[in-house]
Amino acid sequence: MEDVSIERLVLKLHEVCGVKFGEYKLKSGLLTPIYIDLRVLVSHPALMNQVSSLLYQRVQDEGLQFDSLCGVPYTALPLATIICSRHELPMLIRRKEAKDYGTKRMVEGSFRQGDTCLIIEDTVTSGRSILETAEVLHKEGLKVTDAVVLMDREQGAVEMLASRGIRLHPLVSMFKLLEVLQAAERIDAKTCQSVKTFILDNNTFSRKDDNGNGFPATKMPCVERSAELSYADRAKLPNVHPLASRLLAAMEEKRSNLCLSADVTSGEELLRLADSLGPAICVLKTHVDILEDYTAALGQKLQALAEKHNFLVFEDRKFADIGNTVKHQYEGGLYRISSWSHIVNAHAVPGPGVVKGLSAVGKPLGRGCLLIAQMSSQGSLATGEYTRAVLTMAEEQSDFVIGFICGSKITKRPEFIHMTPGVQLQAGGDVLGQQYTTPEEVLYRNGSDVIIVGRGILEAPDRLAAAESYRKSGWEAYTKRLGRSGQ
Ligand code: 5BU
Repeated sequence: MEDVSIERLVLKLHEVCGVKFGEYKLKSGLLTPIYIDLRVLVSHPALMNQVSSLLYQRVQDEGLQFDSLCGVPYTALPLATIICSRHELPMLIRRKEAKDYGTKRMVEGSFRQGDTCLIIEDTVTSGRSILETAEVLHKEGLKVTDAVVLMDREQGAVEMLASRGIRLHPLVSMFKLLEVLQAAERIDAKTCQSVKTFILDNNTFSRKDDNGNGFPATKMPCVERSAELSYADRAKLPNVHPLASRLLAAMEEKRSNLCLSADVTSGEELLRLADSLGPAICVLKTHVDILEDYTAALGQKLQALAEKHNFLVFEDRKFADIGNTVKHQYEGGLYRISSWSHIVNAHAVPGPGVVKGLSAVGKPLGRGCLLIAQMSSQGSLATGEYTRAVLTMAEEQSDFVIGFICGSKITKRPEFIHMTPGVQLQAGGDVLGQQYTTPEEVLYRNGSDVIIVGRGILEAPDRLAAAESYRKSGWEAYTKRLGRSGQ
């Protein structure tokens, strides 16, 4: 059988009208400029074989371990059949409806309780059909940890499934598909752009807000408001990190989801701010390396103020080196950050080693780390696939990672805390690329947990009054999200 690359596969899918451009009405009534219907594959046996080969290749490349394989009905059923037949793997069939006679089984085939079943799917949008199949398999006592899919529309499935413990492995992403078709002149730049805009605007994982301002926002259909837990409820979750629990409890108690970004250059001023604004904030964020008069005593004084006012200290150090180096940067040097900062943050660029290095120092001290999943600055490269990889990295080291710096909620897992910088009462930006979103937008619409405010407070004529108004609008947006009235 002919070997096929992803590029050739995309072109073939287009040739057989598995991917169409125009104006199509979705079930929801929404008009979409792209339509993907892979049911047509069954009429093209050579293509079926190629798709199956690529899917299996992916299974091998990822080193996935499983006892059986199950295709999501109906389109992926024949794909799973080809893979299982060719490689002599046991297959399971998920029924759509239970038989009304005989065994009433929802899953056909032989398996043992606790077996792992790998799911195969043709195309995903939200990931709901994979989840439904996984739930049926779970009920029968099977485990589902991974799903391999031919086409991902990049509209939130990876994150939604990750939040339910399922890793999704897509062969082709929507953006890759568009890139290949445009390069081959199958579609023009205008069509390509209109599809991208549609995807980014509709329940996607990385979407600019309506004004082009702020972070690439997350708007996931799976993040349901009704399932929203309060900060107090989340503080009590069995799997929540003790530091995250402490923060969530303080937020509830102080009615504050405000983090002050205390970007001042004098240590004295920093301490004064911490003391005067302390009652209004849940976190005090520092950039210790901009202080002109840093002394070793400062950290201990900040700690004392944190105790006094029940807030946490967060040194916004943005570690981004190999594990061994960040270990030294965190523990030693002039600032000895780990000795006084409850929270630090890190870029995920170096890979999981950066978290391992920080964790080696911080975990024994009960510290926690936020991973930078998105940034508020214009043109940030931390979007899409990158953000998703950050989420996976956090999940793998959740004994130290307590959450994210991001524009909006990127995971449904309530034990993770989402903190958002680039916040002012008026949307806009500065001349160096900072982009501002309002507290209402960040906390109510984007589902984040904490607003990080610097100049919005620091440059106000009355810092205390400004902090209080951010606290109040942040709290109101949060209570509105929960469906209760704020104060
Ligand atoms: P501002 O004055 O509210 O714009 O300050 C924002 C602070 O948050 C500032 O200390 C930045 O270093 C920090 N920040 C940010 O603005 N955007 C990001 O994506 C990250 C941090 Br990460």
